[in-house]
Amino acid sequence: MKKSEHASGRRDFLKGLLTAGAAGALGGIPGSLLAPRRAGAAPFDPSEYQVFRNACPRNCYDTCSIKTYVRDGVVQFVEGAPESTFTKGSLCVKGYTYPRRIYSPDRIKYPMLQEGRGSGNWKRISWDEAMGRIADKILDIKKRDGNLLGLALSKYSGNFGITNNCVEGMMSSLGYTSRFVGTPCWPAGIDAQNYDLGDMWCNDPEDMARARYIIVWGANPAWCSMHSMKYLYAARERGAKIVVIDPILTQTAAKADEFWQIRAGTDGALALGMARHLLDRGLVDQDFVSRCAVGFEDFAAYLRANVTVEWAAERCGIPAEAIRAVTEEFAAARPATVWIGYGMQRHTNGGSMVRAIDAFVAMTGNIGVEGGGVRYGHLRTWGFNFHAMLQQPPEGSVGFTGATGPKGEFDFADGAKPAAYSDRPLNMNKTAQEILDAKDPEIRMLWISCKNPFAQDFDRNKLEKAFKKLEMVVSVEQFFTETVRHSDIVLPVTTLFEEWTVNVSYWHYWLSLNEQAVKPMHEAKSNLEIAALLSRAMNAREPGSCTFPQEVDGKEWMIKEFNKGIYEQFGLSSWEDLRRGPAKARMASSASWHDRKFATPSGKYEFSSELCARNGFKALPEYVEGRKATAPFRLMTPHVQFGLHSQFVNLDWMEAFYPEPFVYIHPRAAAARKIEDGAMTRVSNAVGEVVVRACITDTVPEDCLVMYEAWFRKLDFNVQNLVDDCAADMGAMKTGAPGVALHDQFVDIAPVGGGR
Ligand SMILES: Nc1nc2c(c(=O)[nH]1)N[C@H]1C(S)=C(S)[C@@H](COP(=O)(O)OP(=O)(O)OC[C@H]3O[C@@H](n4cnc5c(=O)[nH]c(N)nc54)[C@H](O)[C@@H]3O)O[C@H]1N2
Ligand SMILES: Nc1nc2c(c(=O)[nH]1)N[C@H]1C(S)=C(S)[C@@H](COP(=O)(O)OP(=O)(O)OC[C@H]3O[C@@H](n4cnc5c(=O)[nH]c(N)nc54)[C@H](O)[C@@H]3O)O[C@H]1N2
Ligand SMILES: [Mo]
Repeated sequence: MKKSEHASGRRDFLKGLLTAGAAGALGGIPGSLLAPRRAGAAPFDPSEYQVFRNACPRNCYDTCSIKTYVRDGVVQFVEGAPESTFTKGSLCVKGYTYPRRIYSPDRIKYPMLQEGRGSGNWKRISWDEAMGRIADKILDIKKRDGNLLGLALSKYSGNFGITNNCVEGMMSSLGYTSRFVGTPCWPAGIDAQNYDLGDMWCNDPEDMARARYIIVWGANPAWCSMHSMKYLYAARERGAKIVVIDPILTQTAAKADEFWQIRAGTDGALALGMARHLLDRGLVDQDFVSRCAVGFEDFAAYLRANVTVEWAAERCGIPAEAIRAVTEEFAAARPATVWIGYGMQRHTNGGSMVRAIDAFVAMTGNIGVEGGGVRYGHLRTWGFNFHAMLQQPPEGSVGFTGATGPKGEFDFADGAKPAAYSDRPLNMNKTAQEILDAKDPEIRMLWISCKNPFAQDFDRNKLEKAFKKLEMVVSVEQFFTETVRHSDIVLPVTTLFEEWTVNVSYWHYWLSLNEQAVKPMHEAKSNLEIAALLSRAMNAREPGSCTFPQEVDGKEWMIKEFNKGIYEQFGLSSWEDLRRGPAKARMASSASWHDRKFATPSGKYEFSSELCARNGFKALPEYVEGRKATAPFRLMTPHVQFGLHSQFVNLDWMEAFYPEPFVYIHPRAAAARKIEDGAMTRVSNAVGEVVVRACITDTVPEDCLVMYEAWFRKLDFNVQNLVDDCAADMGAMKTGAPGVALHDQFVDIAPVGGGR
């Protein structure tokens, strides 16, 4: 986009805010709401509002508890719930834009049909027509293939509200289908922690305030978990030192006492070097490694034979002296903790790097300690019924057996009884390739919900090809994303303020109710209502073809997710207690593994894991080299401050903060390529290319380019034109597919002329 266009976009936005035209744009909000407050106007009077409890359902550490203020049936403003000590009354800037999301003129308002996928030739259709067309297609697929494996679901983290698992339930209620499994997010680290500890289970983040030493290792909480920052600051006020290890001088790094600009993908070497130094200096917690762990002697022998601090320094680019000093400080401070970020494990050797860091911290005895620990994530508060998700396929459904033949005919030569059918798993991190490769039957139809594959999946050009193979694509969305552009039918879905659900976090230990605060705008329906509508259409055409209830009540379905375990864990007598505010899990200790009984096969911390070896890796957390460079620069595409993946940045309110993306490049690299600050550049590799303005900064390493992922409504910017689908090492054990090495990408850059 040219600069002038950008400026005029901004003008439109300001004009929209200031003129009566905005009332129309805001979808019929009473004009009085838009009137500026007059001087001398009555002070804020809470009794004028109805207050609702909501929760931010985005895939974010913070999963904020929200208080929503409604008047005249309209959300007036939102604030962070003060009852949660984690949210503590404040939202991030993204969260404060929620009222605009509900009333954005850009929302998808009705079911729509695109005549000619990608043509832009959209026409409004009724819900009946939309569901009729979809049901006809599903029945057609079943007739042709004898099963529904040609229907695939692409869903991930657009909305983590528990009842939104009804989308999976809807698919199950049709029969056995194809499912994209795994996660692009954190799987390598999950498996790594499972090998070492038996589960992924982190301390309460609030107890970080008690740490005496904190290493933030490959995470950027200043942007990605801003509510956690207060615990880092509190710890520092009590004398803790904070070290950040990241290839980029992030805003988190800028707040640290010490920053190590590590060579990406070499954290394993660094952690092993630190472990070796603990051995050399006699700083190992002997009690922990002998009583609470197995395999330590083997690991120590590996370190002595293969690792020195100098060896580590050479690989990771951190001076040996600094490695020694921080290792000694970390071992001397107690409690000391490492926050292992998700960005760090998105590498071909990501899981092995997490294991090496776990091992270093274990050697210092900081696991199972309040204020200590290797913090990665947890799912300890997710014990819902998953009633919405667990639906039964219709009687007689034919599915996947692991050896599917065409048309659902299976060859059981030995006359054995067929195994129970299942859904066909496809690797979410290779969405494009899986669609291209699927056979017997091919993927004919894709249902997309809470997922934006064109923005978030890898190798965009390949995805374009893959979508051409699909006979029908249905997107359930709020905005006209690039994925919607690649769809035939789009169904408008509610925002969190227009539906009932319940939310928990994979980081903190709070539980929040999400009440319906306002009626759905336009013709939007919740995922739950959409499932019921589809069931109606299916059963009208072929009775018994879909088991999903045809009438649903969102509130009732929310209530069905609660059980005794949840009530006990959170000290609730009823879900209605949550109307007074979010609740925190009652915990024996803020420390995970506080009894030092680990969930591994041995029941101990496993420096040496047989399970890991059986799964094709080393038993010990040995050094594994990263992906070989194939072009002059490494490209990293981490998470953006003003958006959450493909969400938020598209809102006009956000454009004011983040109007345009950049490729960030080091001054020396820019000089070598004759790139001036603000010049347009072409960044390219074998996957594709992106044309984007350069920002020269010494916050990035000389051999590295950075582009933050984000979706802009008016810009043709997509980092996935440069990111391939190369797998990370681990993740298949717990999530069904390995992670993705999205930070192991290599590119070149050249100016294209036309600077500022
Ligand atoms: N290059 C690169 N790629 C990455 C990453 C990276 O760092 N770099 N990060 C990866 C990571 S960590 C993750 S978690 C994934 C995230 O990938 P996704 O889960 O696909 O990401 P989102 O953009 O959060 O959400 C997807 C869509 O859900 C829609 N949505 C929101 N609410 C609802 C709802 O209530 N119902 C329905 N039906 N839809 C809704 C949003 O409008 C949005 O278009 O991306 C991965 N991809
Ligand atoms: N504002 C905002 N908040 C978010 C999100 C968002 O998109 N925007 N996304 C949410 C989601 S789904 C997730 S998964 C989390 C992600 O939370 P984080 O894990 O904190 O986020 P990332 O930006 O993916 O990666 C963090 C850092 O890892 C660094 N990194 C990459 N490779 C390496 C390496 O080899 N070694 C080291 N030491 N560091 C490395 C990157 O430079 C980056 O600064 O945040 C959540 N919160
Ligand atoms: Mo993520």
